[in-house]
Amino acid sequence: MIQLNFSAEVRAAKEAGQPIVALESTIITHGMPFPQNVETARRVEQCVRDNGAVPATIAVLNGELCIGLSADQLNSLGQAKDVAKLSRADLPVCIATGKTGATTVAATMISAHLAGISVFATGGIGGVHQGAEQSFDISADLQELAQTPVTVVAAGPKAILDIPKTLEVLETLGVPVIAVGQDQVPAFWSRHSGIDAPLRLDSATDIARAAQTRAAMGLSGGQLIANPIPEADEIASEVLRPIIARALEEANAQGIEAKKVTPFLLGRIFELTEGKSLEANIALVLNNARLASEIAVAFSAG
Ligand code: PSU
Repeated sequence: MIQLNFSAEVRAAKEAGQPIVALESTIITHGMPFPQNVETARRVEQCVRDNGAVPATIAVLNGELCIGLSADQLNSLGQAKDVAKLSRADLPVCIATGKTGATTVAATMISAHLAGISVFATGGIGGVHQGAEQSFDISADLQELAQTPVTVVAAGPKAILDIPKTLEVLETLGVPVIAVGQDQVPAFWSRHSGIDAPLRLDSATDIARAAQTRAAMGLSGGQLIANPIPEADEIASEVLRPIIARALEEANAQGIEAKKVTPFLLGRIFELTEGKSLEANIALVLNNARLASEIAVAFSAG
């Protein structure tokens, strides 16, 4: 078995059988600018504690797979340059070569599962990119949801993606996409995508029970919990649509490809909305951390 480097807080929680919520690190290194990235990561960790669970932020630091980071580790990761963005393919290479990398949704799911953690909160999952019929750009997050048994709480696929195609792929892969408290799939910065969610559950208890039933049936894979951004924090999709279109055009014109696409688009949308997209991103992550904590608590109770 690979050696896991647990923080003192996470180790104690494991020994005491307390609920734990995994958190990713790509959102810190590639999803938000410094210093908001570190501040947000700290607030998200505190939000998990305030809701009765223990946060485990996951990253690879100098080849060690860390489950839970200290304040110093978080602070230096948030300012480090050229940190690798790790998915399923890169995670073992980064560990084997002693390098430092941030875990995406896919790599965080793998690491959380190795650490015995079954709930994970993030902002938005990767998915099928617009123009994927040409570029074939489909995030490895989707395959991971199909094979690794972790419940991922997100505010839906990011609105920069092709949401209908993302849902089609998830359906093909047998991943339950469960909207919370509404019938439509949320679209990250906006509450509505105009697309009905395949499934809806309104309580953390039901979400935990659905995951436990899946496991009891011997079905592989996780669940995608699509938790809409709070109303007060959303950016209307009509406002965002032209901004996303412009950012996508610029990405195409500049030949941005593969792993660089999502960070480029998030960065440009931040500039074009004069920071509003970041405020919404922070609010939705906090909202997801709260729900994930409730699910982790329900898991422990069941
Ligand atoms: N959620 C956010 N911001 C992010 C991400 C999630 O609010 O930056 C990251 C996650 O790590 C996710 C990645 O796995 O974006 C998707 O990248 P790609 O589209 O290259 O698969």
